[in-house]
Amino acid sequence: MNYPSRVMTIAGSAAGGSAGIQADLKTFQELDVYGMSVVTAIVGRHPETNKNVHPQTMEAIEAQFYTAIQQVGADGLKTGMLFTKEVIETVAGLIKDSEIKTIVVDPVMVGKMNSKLLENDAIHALKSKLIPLARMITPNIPEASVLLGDRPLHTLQDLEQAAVDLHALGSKYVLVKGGRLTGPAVDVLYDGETLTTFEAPRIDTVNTSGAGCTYSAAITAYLTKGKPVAEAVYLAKSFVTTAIEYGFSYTDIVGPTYHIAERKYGEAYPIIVKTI
Ligand code: PXL
Repeated sequence: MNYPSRVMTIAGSAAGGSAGIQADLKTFQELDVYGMSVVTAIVGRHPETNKNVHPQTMEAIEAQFYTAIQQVGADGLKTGMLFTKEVIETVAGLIKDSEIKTIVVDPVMVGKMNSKLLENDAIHALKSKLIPLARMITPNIPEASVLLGDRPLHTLQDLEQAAVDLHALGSKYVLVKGGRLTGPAVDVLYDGETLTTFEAPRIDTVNTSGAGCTYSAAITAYLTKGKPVAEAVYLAKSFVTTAIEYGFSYTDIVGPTYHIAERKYGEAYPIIVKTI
């Protein structure tokens, strides 16, 4: 038997199961990679104290990382919610000393329900310590804007320029996700030479909690399995678009994407790829 590729997520635990570690592990399972997790913080709001983020210690973060590496080893890794400068520096140190080849950094800053998932003084560490270690970064529009010093981003041309400028931070590939523009959901990939766009139709739903986590987890899974970058992005966008198409909610709160959807129903829409 060929064992599956080993992929680790370093991210926050989202108690409702739609985002963070939970979305990542569901995605890894669907895409037949072996999933492991390092929990950086536990996200869940206490009804009396209203406290929403429960950070883990650096000791707990390192303990989880070393355990996963010793018990299993890792071929690929993605980061999600890191929350503090200290966590970013710790995680950057762990990655640097490891032999993990495929590193995807999803620069998570704010959740769908406006939970703050990154402290303000952490941005500099993210840019200078972690992003240079990445094979790919996957900012959405607000994240790309913050990484570019609060640059306004309103058009597809703005996103293309953002991808080119973010490349200078040292990640080999930059994927700026345009889901928050109006019209179709267009993402821009830049590899240092060529811009490529990936377009899916806009799906009329509010149930997209964890879509960004799911997308970057799928990219990490496909890259770690050895897919070329453009194909990995295509396949991951198809996976997340189908998961959004079949998203749902059990309550009146924004619901999850359906990670099983592509396996169960097949690809919902073809993705349109254009090289600029
Ligand atoms: O979807 C962004 C996100 C990432 N990570 C964690 C989250 C959320 C959104 O709520 O809770 C842990």
